[in-house]
Amino acid sequence: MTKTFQPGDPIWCAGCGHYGVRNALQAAFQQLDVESHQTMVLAGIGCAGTLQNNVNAYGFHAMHGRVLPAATGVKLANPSLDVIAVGGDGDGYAIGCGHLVHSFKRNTGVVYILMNNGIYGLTKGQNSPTAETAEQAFDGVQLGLSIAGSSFIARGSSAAPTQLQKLMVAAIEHSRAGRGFAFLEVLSPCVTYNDTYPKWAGRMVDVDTITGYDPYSRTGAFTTVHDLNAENRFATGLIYQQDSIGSERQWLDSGQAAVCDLDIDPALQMSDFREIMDDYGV
Ligand SMILES: Cc1ncc(C[n+]2csc(CCOP(=O)(O)OP(=O)(O)O)c2C)c(N)n1
Ligand code: SF4
Repeated sequence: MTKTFQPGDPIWCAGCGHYGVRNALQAAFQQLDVESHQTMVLAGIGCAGTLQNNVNAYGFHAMHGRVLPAATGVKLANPSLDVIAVGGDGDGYAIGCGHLVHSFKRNTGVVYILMNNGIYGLTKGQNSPTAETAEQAFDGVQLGLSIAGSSFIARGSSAAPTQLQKLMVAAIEHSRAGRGFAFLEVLSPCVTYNDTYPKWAGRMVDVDTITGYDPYSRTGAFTTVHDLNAENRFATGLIYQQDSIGSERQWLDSGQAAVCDLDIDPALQMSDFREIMDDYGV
């Protein structure tokens, strides 16, 4: 696929919310004239993680919960690429949650699309951190707002394709402008193990419809998200943004970049690798 940029067909169940995410991402790529050879989509493990096989771009399938460090490395090595990380709520809010915290803090220009279906779909329906059980469900938007370095936080839904495409475009533009990490949670139901289309319908409130809502106010965003959660509803739309300078831009501008824009020579990499392995006697 990376030679021809011909994406494969998705393997998701009929009606899976992840189709809506794939369609919105492709539409956003077209709207922005994103070029296949200038784009990399990296994915975690899960049904959500198979999305990287289904779009016109370079793809990389990371380990479960480890997509963000891989994506951060790609962006630092080649800041001119559009780098999109994708994964499920199990991937990003459970095993990978530590990396999410530090991605907000580090603020490197990766776009992260997290598909939240409230369960682990691929492994057949176990509860994830966002499962609506007797425990209070985890909210990644509130987590992001609580971290001072965060600079772009949005939530969309597979059931609202026009808004979702708009948010994806805004996220890519945030990263391209060198402002840093763009986090987009998508409410993307698993129709096979946890069909939340009916459960979530009518509970989403687009912040654009709230009079006087200011996405540049962290405290205002936090209060709105908190109050809606208390009413069992979800804030959607572009919830928070800041005109910050992303870490790769700061490092490039200061001339202190350790890894940015290295001229990578595969032969040299192999000889360095061989030397390390020889040290271990392998
Ligand atoms: C280190 C590791 N632990 C556990 C698994 C098993 N596993 C594969 S996918 C997955 C969860 C998938 O759920 P989610 O990330 O929410 O994506 P979805 O399938 O719902 O789209 C788990 C636990 C794994 N592959 N690797
Ligand atoms: S099991 Fe659920 S998340 Fe996975 S493809 Fe099917 S509907 Fe989608």
